[in-house]
Amino acid sequence: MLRYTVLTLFPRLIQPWTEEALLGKAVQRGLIRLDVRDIRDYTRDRHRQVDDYPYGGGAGMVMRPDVVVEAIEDQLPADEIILLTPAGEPLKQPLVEELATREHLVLVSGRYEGIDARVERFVTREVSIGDFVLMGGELAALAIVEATARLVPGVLGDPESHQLDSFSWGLLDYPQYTRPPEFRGLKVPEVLTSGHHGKVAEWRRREALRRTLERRPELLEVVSLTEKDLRLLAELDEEGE
Ligand code: JF5
Repeated sequence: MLRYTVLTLFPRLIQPWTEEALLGKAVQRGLIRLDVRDIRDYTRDRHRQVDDYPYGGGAGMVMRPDVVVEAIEDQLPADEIILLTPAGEPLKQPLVEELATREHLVLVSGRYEGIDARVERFVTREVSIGDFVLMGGELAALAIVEATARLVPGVLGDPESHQLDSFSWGLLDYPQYTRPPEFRGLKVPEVLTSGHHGKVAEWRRREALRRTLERRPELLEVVSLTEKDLRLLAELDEEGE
């Protein structure tokens, strides 16, 4: 069973996320386990101090390595100890898939201006969820929990649905439609109501390629494209002229 331990100074930020929706269901049903530990419980001083002034001066506070490393070591054994930081390896679906195969992930969320650099020696990797700065690592830790938990068999209703979504085939998703057939003058593409499954599949592939070409062309460099994809792309190219 995939098990997570989130280390944080704000355990109550994590808790509600694990009690609702699909993730809450997965926990209830025993498909995953999610534990939250308060880093402050690993202090040993009277003031329960987790941060201190940066050596060399400057603004803000830095989390003390002794407290954070005590918190990490209390969770062992673990397959991965992941520090969430904008300086980490960018999170992509292949890394999500790799992490989802582990048994125990420890996710370390920092607050303040950062964590003492010596903590790096006590983690297995540093991961970033994007090129922006949060106020703490909690949301990034939850992003890893959500992205990996949905790959655990049984967590999503339909076992097919995650195989079909955008990043598992390397392209952005095709556009989806539901009722009503016309909304404020906007019609559902006719092919989707035609009942012709082959045509629907081709239309979806073309629209996924179109969106990817328009919004994230760099993704097309790394995805493996079939002969048919190349033909569809050539058609889109002609449309564009
Ligand atoms: C954090 C110092 C950690 O801001 C993030 C983050 C952004 N992408 N991935 C993670 O984490 C919180 C902020 C400052 C260390």
